[in-house]
Amino acid sequence: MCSVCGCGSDSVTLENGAGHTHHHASALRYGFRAPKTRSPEQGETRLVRIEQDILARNDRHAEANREHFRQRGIFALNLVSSPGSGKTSLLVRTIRELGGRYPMAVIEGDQQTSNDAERIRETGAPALQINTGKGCHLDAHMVEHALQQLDPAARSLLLIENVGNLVCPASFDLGEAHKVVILSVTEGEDKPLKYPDMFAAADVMLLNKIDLLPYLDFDVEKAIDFVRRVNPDIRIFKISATSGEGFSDWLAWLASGLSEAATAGTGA
Ligand SMILES: Nc1nc2c(ncn2[C@@H]2O[C@H](COP(=O)(O)OP(=O)(O)OP(=O)(O)O)[C@@H](O)[C@H]2O)c(=O)[nH]1
Ligand SMILES: [Mg+2]
Repeated sequence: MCSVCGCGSDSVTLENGAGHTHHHASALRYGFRAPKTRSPEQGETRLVRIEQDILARNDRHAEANREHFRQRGIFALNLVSSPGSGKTSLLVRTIRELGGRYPMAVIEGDQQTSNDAERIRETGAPALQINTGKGCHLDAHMVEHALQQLDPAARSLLLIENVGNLVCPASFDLGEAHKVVILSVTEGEDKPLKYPDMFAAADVMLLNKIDLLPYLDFDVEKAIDFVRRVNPDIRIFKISATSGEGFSDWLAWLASGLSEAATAGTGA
C-alpha cells in the first residue's frame, strides 16, 4: 500500500497477477494484492515517516532515470490529467504529425488493460504498458523497469502517459524533464483551483478539445486565469487532438526540447 496517497501501489515488487517476477513481459503489472488495513498503533508520526520514506525512495529512482535520460539525450515528458481528457489521442496525433522525424517511445500507465499501448503501437511507435492494479499513479521505480524493457533510443522523445488522475501523480517525480498537464474543455474551468498541486507541478498545460468550444459554456480566459493563479509561469497550448488545431506550436516546443536534450546528452 502506498502511504502517500493511500492507493494500492507497491513500488518494490514487479509481478504479474500470480505473484511471479517477469523481466520480459509485454506489460508490467503492479499492486494486484488485496489492500492491507492500517493497524490502530500506526500513528500520524509513523505515517508521515513512511510517506517521507516512499517519496525519498521514489526520488532516488527518479534521479537514476533522469541520469539515464541525460546520458542518452532523451527528452522525457510525463503526461498527467483526469481520465479521458485526451492523453492517448494527443500522443497518437503527436507521433503521427512528427512523422518519424525523431525516434519516439511511449510508456503507458493505466490501472488495467493494454488498450492505450495498443493504440500507440498502431502508429508504429514502440510502447510498453504498465498496469498499476490498485495504484493510482506511476512511480519512478516502475519507469526504471520499463526503461530496461523499452530501451528508448538515444536523442529520442519519451512520452509517459500517467494514470488518469488529477491528484496522486503530482507527488511522484519520474525523472522527466517536464510534467505536462492536460485539461480538456469538457471538464470545467475550475479544475486548476480544485486540484492545484497538479497544475503547480506542471510546466506546460495543454488545453485540449478546443474543437468542442462552440458547443460548451467553457470560458477559456477564466480557465487560464485560474491556472495562472496556481502557477504563474505555466506555458499553455490550446489544442485539439481531433482537429489538429494548435498543434504547430506544441510540435515546435517539442522540437526545441528534443534539441536541448540532445545537446546536453553525453551521447552514452
Ligand atoms: N472532440 C474531441 N474529442 C477528443 C479530443 N481528444 C480526445 N477526445 C476524445 O476523448 C475521449 C478520451 O480520449 P483518450 O485519448 O482515450 O483520453 P485519455 O486521457 O487517454 O483517457 P485515459 O487514458 O482513460 O485517462 C475519446 O473519446 C477521444 O476521442 C479532442 O481534441 N476533441
Ligand atoms: Mg489514455
